[in-house]
Amino acid sequence: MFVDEIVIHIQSGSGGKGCESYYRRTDKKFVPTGGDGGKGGDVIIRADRNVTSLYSFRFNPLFRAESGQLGGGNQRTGRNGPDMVILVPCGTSVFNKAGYLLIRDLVNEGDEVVALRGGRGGIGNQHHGKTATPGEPGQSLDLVLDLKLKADIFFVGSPNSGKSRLLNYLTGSKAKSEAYPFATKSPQLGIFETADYKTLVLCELPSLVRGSSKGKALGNQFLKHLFRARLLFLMVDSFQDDFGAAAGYNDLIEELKAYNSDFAGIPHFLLINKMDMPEISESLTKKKINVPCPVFRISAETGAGIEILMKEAEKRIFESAEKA
Ligand SMILES: Nc1nc2c(ncn2[C@@H]2O[C@H](COP(=O)(O)OP(=O)(O)O)[C@@H](O)[C@H]2O)c(=O)[nH]1
Ligand SMILES: [Mg+2]
Repeated sequence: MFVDEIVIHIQSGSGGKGCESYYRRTDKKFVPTGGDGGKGGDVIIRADRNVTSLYSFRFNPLFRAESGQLGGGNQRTGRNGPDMVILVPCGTSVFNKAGYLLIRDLVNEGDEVVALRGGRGGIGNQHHGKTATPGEPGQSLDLVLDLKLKADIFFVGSPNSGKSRLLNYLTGSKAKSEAYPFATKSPQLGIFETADYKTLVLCELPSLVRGSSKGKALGNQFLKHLFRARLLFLMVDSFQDDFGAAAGYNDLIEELKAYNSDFAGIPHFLLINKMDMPEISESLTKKKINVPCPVFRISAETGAGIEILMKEAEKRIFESAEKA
């Protein structure tokens, strides 16, 4: 199961209490010697590439940093409470649940944010003979962790267009490829290795249909993953009765725009799949498809056309990386 949004509750540590203690001098005067309390632990959220999902947070949504220790006599300062570090996948956005305010996007390995500071330690009475003070209490907060997947190429398209089959072909993944629509309910990732051993991360999104933006089929929330996409493979169902690849393409573009008007500007290729089937190859081999992007005719079954497709995809991705 894929979890890409989860609520967690965090608590920072309280500051330790300052100490009130006295040393009785030989002249019978009392000298205050109480040490300060330690600081409470912070709650830090950090992106770590070894963490790949938010799934484990479902069972353990509470995170608490330790409190600082009490100050001691003889001016001993209490130990600080250790920070609580929560590791999340790269690509996680951290929101304050109240008002859904963005605290930070943790995009790359090692990005981090102090979500809550620990309380300051109390003051011991060693200073100016004042009375000791309690530590500052820790704070608590509900956060929403929202994971947007990081992939180089996203497969976006109609049900049964062969997205899963293509992912299987390219990565040896076991994504469900079945002859019923909406077999893929959650994003599926796979790694593709190029001829010179570079890797590309591929991601199949659930099927997009005309009306997804209005809640049809599986809706369109999964399109949020496209925020950092570098290339899209748009796939249309070659088997629609009134099949027009250009119409299918336009539907997909409209759905992308409905989610975010910038998404139509993500570089993309149109893929016509299932070219191994005579019905399809007869009607589509020569036909000119009028769309403003490169078109590739492939078969995810036999692999025909896929080598050229991936060469072009690679070029697009590594070229744009050099420019960036
Ligand atoms: N003949 C043929 N069948 C294919 C091809 N690609 C996918 N299929 C079949 O079409 C159906 C839907 O494929 P699937 O990959 O699940 O589509 P998705 O909904 O886009 O993920 C499955 O029965 C696949 O085996 C292809 O290139 N050739
Ligand atoms: Mg699928």
